[in-house]
Amino acid sequence: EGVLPQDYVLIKMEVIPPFTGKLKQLEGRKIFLAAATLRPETMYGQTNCWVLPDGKYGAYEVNETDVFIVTERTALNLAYQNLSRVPEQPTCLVELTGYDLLGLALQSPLSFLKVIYSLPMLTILTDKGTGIVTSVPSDSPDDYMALKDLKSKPALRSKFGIKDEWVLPFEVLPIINIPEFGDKAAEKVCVDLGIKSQNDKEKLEKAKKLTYLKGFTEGTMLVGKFTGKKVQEAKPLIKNILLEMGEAVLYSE
Ligand code: A2H
Repeated sequence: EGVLPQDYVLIKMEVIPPFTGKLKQLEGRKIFLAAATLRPETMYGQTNCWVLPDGKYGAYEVNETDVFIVTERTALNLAYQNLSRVPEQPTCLVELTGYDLLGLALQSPLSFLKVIYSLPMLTILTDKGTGIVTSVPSDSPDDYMALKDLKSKPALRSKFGIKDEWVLPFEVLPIINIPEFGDKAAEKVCVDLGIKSQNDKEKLEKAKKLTYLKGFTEGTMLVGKFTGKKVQEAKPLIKNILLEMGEAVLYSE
């Protein structure tokens, strides 16, 4: 963990009923995969959700109706941030692994797609954020490469029991223009740097630095309520809309 606190927006990606498997016992509740992001203005471009297959997660009571799926570490932090039914104490309703979450159909705020699916990402850290990541392949090099890996490698899909229809129909959606990189900045930078896979750590670091900074300082929104506005201006406005609509919460660690 870093020295300075990191402030995230947790995006509430709702699991679309009917619940199956280990989630069946939670019938009647609202279950959310809570994804930690630093880029709430990119939520229009979500194409899927990422979980770590071998990661340990739990379904925790946030209040009388809502259940968040996060890591245990996050649940404890949430309990000290007024996001637990019992103050300062997480209540785990079901213990889960990433495997239990693969293929869940989700409805996520601001997404242009009505349904997106939960898929495996092998580089997720379990000591950062919630262990759940929402995927915006237009603007995140990690997301772009992980989706590309799944699309181009049938063996990778079958290894994790991922159905073609959870992956293949999902295309990169242009949502932000960066003068130097165009409308799909992450894709362009990954191609330019010759990044081979989601495991190409060093090059991905470079790609992230390039797109993250330029996206913030020079990006312009191509979609949504703030089309034409600079990312810098749109970011806090979109964040507030998500919070006011109850589709996201603040989380720091
Ligand atoms: B960001 P920082 Cl469009 N493991 O959200 C790996 N990555 C994680 C994570 C975890 N446990 N928890 C969060 N993240 C990702 C959007 C996005 C993000 C875009 C562009 C860049 C970007 C959509 N994915 O982050 O180390 C989440 O992905 C680039 C840094 O705390 C989160 O924001 O700075 C970001 O990493 C948090 O990373």
